[in-house]
Amino acid sequence: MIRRAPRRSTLLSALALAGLLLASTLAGAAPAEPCRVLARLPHGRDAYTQGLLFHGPELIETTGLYGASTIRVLDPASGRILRQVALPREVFGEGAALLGERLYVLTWRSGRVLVFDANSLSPRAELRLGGEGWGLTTDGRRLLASDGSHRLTWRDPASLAPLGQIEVTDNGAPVSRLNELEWVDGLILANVWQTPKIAVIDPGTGRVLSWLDCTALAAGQGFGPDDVLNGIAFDPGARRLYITGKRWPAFYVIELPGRTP
Ligand SMILES: [Ca+2]
Repeated sequence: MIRRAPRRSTLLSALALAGLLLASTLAGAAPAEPCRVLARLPHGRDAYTQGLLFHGPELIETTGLYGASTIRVLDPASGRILRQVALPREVFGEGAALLGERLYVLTWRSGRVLVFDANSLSPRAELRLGGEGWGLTTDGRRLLASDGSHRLTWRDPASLAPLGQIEVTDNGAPVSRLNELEWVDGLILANVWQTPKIAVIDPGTGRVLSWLDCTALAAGQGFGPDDVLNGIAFDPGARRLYITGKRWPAFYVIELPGRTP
């Protein structure tokens, strides 16, 4: 009895501790809310979507795959392609961001960042970036890039020199495979590759404040397991989001997180 009592109390303590940890995990993980769809528009099934953003009244989409990567300018009312240019055949297009009239387009593994005039889509410059390029956005002053890890890197738009990093966590756990990015009213939206979920991130702390869960909407889209949600654009005029995915047949106009219908 003398020997067993401490064992039992140790076990009970361990169970109690596990319970507390579980409770704190459940209590501390950021809350999720479903995507609320306002409209559905056609989207080209040839578009292996990598980046999506607004440029004035138009949408810009970048697409990937070697030999097929493009920049497309779209009418957000109809989803129709207004203009399109091909990227060099040897690069795999990734996310994009607009700073002034310069459109920055990441490439996946070639270390090249291609800069275009946002109106004419004429090439303007090329910059180098170490590591992989995944998603890109801007706070209007700096670029913010993802590389598939849980870290986002602020970069100087003139040189791409790193200016700082954000470690993204949900309840203390790193959130990796951050991909397409969008800056919305001082917060970062980031989708997690191969999931239909978008994290809403505090750029000051890296904490995930909430999740936008597009599971219902993403079901049955695309042709296969690679055809995941991968485009997020903020329409600041109408204060709505446009989202789509690789080879999805549709764009979805959805409400900003935290807003009720
Ligand atoms: Ca975006």
